[in-house]
Amino acid sequence: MKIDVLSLFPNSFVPLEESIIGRARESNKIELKITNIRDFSKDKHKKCDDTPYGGGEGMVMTPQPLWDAIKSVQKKNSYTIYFSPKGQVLDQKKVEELAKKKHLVLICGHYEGIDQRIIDKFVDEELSIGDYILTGGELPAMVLIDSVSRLQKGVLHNENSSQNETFANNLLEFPQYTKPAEFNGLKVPEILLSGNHQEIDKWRLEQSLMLTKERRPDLLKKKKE
Ligand code: 4FN
Repeated sequence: MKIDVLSLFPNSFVPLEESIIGRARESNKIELKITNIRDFSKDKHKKCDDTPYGGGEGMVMTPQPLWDAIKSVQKKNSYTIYFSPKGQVLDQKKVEELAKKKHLVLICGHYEGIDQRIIDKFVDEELSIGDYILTGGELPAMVLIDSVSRLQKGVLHNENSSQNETFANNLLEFPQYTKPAEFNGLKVPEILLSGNHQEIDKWRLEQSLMLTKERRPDLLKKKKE
């Protein structure tokens, strides 16, 4: 999969050089390119924002640099996303759908957002990562990149990790423990040391169901697929 990101703050994406995503990029499982929208400004001071028509607070990202930046990356098979609180809230079902695309173009807004004409002309879908105020679309873009990248073939060691399966049944994960069996007087639940895998699986499913019912009953109501 190829992902083009358009942002005024390309250094925000340095964290994606780490760990699993960093390795996925090095081995070309994902091709991630960050483009600085400012490089496309034809203004003599490389200005990319202006005051809103109709008046009011703050600044709006101007159409010209965005138009040219999008034109420089968009192809016939591109799927273009603008991160915005007006978008559908991202969930694992949407992540799985987007993970199948050949080319994603991700547009990150700042200030009061981008000129609506750019959304109307170029954007296939607006997406949100949740209901809180942010300073820009960079963190939402990184959330999407992380979540779709781990689904690309060869990115995870264990393609059938529990993380892939439990969220597939909309359940939270059971509690995890590792060595030692006793640490500072705190013991690992006996059942996990029993070697009885049938009983362990039963205990884990019970724990998952209890946790989900208690903390995220909304997940149980959610349709699968
Ligand atoms: N945010 C709200 C209402 C009005 C404005 C905001 C807000 C960044 C460019 C958008 C925020 C949250 C999740 C993008 C929030 C997201 C953004 C996102 C985002 C700068 C304009 C802005 C009702 C949600 C509290 C700033 C609610 N997912 N405006 O945050 O881009 O993707």
